[in-house]
Amino acid sequence: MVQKTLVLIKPDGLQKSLTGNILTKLSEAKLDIVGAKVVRVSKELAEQHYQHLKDKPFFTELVRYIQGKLHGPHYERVLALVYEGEDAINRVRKIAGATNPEEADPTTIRGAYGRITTKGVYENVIHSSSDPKDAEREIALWFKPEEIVVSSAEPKKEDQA
Ligand code: DAT
Ligand code: MG
Repeated sequence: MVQKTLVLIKPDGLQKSLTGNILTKLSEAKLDIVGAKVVRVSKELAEQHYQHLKDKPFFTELVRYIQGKLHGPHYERVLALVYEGEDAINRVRKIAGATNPEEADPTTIRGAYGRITTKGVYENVIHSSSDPKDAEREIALWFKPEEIVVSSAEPKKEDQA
């Protein structure tokens, strides 16, 4: 099934200059990028994005992490992307690797580049949506509809006679 999925290159990924490596690795999934932008993440956006974890003891640090508060003022940003294609959600999750970077397969993005800080934050470099419901919610949270490119194979209203 053709799906869309949200990918975030987190502040640690940007600080470590991993953008190129990550995009190259993700190209193995044979998907299309249909949205991309740099975002300065507000506390509200971070809290909404991670709403399913709001009762976890690591929630406050997790919100600070995705906001870039652990990586100095220059890296208070993420690169947000939407990928589209066959089985996009699972294909990207597979390449991203397990949530815990110490447990992630070393050939995955998280396994290769992630770490756990001494404070216990999983700096796992990349976010990817975990299921179709999550993907839909997250894409709507991070992107306006007009920021997503619609394939020319799907005729737009103005192109129709
Ligand atoms: P994923 O990002 O693999 O979808 P998740 O949605 O369960 O995993 O958690 C979101 C993020 O929260 C995850 O990327 C890193 C952080 N996290 C999850 N479990 C954690 C834990 N036990 N300790 C510290 N950070 C954790
Ligand atoms: Mg998740």
